[in-house]
Amino acid sequence: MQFKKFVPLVASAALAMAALTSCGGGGNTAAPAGSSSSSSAPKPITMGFAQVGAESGWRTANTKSIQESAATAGIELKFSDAQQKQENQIKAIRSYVQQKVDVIAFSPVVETGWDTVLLEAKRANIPVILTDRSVDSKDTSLYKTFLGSDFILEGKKAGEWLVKESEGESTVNVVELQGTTGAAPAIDRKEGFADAIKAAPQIKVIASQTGDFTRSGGKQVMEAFLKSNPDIDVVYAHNDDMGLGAIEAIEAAGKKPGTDIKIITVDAVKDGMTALADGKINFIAECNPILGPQLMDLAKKVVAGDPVPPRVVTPDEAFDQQQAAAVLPQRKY
Ligand code: GYE
Repeated sequence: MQFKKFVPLVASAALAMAALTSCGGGGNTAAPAGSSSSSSAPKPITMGFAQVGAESGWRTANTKSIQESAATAGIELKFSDAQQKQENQIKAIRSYVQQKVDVIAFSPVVETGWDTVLLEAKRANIPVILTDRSVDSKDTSLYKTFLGSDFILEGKKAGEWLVKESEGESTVNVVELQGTTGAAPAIDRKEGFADAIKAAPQIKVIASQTGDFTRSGGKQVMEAFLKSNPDIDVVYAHNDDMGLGAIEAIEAAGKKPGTDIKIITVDAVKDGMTALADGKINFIAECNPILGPQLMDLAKKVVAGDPVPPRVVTPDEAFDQQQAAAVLPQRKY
């Protein structure tokens, strides 16, 4: 299948960065500011953070952002890595409740099953901030705010690009590499993409399976897809890492990624953007992992009892190959 030439999407790095840092200074006075000899010096805020794991380039950049921003904000960070297991995250949250931290922040590995532990935090009067991923809990009083991207929109951007690119084609066979089963970004990116491609009945998702947001998962699932489907035109991977795994599988099968099989991913981390600029990926919908500064601002406000909006959306861009080549030298992650 030959795609026609891509018309660039609107993208403004300056705008996005301005919005990212526009969360305000925070009304909290608990950060240590010099007067260390006085016994009445304000105690630093302690944050318990239950991270998903270290499954992807996105996650590594996100962890780094949180650790660096906590240090800058004078927030004492207790950090745990759940290795993509909900039970580990629940244990970590329980231990933060026991340790009486001032605020708990976490990125829920899956959407469901959080009410009990969140209720324990609420009863202990410890505010909770959801960051990156959300929960599907009906009781929104269990957390103060949710900071993160609009995953449905990311999936939509991916689908809309494909609709535009495949205009005039008779059939476009897509295989989908889904993120972790039950995770908000997997559910929403699937939904947004499906919604967008409804406009083009020639686009068909012929296989869809989870690769767990990892490079090895993406490679393995892609190998199986290639064996059972001789006519794959496009890979839609819910993150860069799975797309990069798919590239390895495609090359091993003697095909050219980006040309014989087009690749669309989400995230726009360094390795993904490099593959995009090199022509091995065709389009990336960005998901910004630099949530640390906004998270620390929100944490200070929540601990001080100041009001915070229930939802803070991180602005994201989207890149084709030319755009990736242009911005790559300035990308920090
Ligand atoms: O896209 C993926 C990571 O929750 C937005 O998790 C995050 C996703 C990200 O493993 O690479």
